[in-house]
Amino acid sequence: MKETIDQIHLHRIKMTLKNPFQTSFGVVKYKHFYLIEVIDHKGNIGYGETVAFFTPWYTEETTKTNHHLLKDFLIPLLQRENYDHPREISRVFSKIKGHSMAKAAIESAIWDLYAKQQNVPLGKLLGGTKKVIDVGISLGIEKKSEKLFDKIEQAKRTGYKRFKLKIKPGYDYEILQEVRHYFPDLPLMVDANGSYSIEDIEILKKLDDFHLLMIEQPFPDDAFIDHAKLQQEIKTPICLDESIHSFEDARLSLHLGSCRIINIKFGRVGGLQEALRIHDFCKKSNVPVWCGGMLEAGIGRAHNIALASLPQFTIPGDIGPSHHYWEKDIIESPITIDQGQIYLKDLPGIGVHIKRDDLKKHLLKTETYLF
Ligand code: OSB
Ligand code: MG
Repeated sequence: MKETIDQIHLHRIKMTLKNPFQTSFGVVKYKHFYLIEVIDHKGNIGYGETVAFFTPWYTEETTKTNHHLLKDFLIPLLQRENYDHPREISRVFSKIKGHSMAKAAIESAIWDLYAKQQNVPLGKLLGGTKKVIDVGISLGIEKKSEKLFDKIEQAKRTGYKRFKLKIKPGYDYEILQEVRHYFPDLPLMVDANGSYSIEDIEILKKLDDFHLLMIEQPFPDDAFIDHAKLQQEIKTPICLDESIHSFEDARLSLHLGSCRIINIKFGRVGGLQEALRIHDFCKKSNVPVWCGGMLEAGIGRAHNIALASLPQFTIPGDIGPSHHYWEKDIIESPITIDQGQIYLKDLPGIGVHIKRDDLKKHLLKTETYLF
């Protein structure tokens, strides 16, 4: 299918978040990313979005390393190598170590292009079976607890199905006690983004008091053994996010008992194909998965929705509607939510197109590569 690619555009975009998003590492105010267009000879367009942040706080990749890899290695590889199906791209890219988010952005664009060429929705092509997906929300750290309670209240009214609070050492037990006081039955979970260590085991054990759905990534990404130790000591399931860079990491975690739930982000694992392998393995192992988010704009959201239509995504994902993070998304029909659910559309590929006028407002630069 290589022959069918005519050109690739990389659009450098900077979008301002409606509200700054605070995690244990700091505050995100802007999303800097590359929007990828892979265009075939007939004019079909496959879209992809890079998900790394401006600084390497979540994983080592950044917006700039994503660009470096795309321009200097991944696009040249695609120009040289042969493949018949998007599932083979991960093999082509395996010559290059790491840089999962750069790989995933272009691999997912080629999946979208292929689905459009075949005139099928991407979700169906990947093996998705759901028509409707449940949506959760991730709420950042707030200086004033009243603001957090307001946000929870508002999110409840919108109908979100699962509520995730960011925590960090010193912002955990007490805030959860207050939240549970006002919202005793809320389907609640927490995400530490790796900010604790095994020395904090006592405070983490106490979080069992709050009947949380799960604790996401309490320890740093390489702490497989400590996560397994913690899981033996607590009732609350551990969910791993940053630790899962690949299928092998998923296998290792389940083998060691480091977690009971996996957050799948196809950007973090190097593409949709690797995400499918993890999904299938978790399905076989009876381990629930859910689709994480990276504060994506519309294209990244649409890919996540397609992926989350697969059957083992049994827990609501961090895939909110466009208006949650963006004043104006850059796609023609923004993603909307109805009573905490997103309805899949029966349209080819990811089912959305970029809106050129809105793209221009956030566009810093475009580069074109001819095939
Ligand atoms: O850890 O899941 C995470 C946002 C940025 C980076 C990492 C994470 C998050 C979120 C929000 O929790 C996800 C979203 O709504 O897109
Ligand atoms: Mg997380």
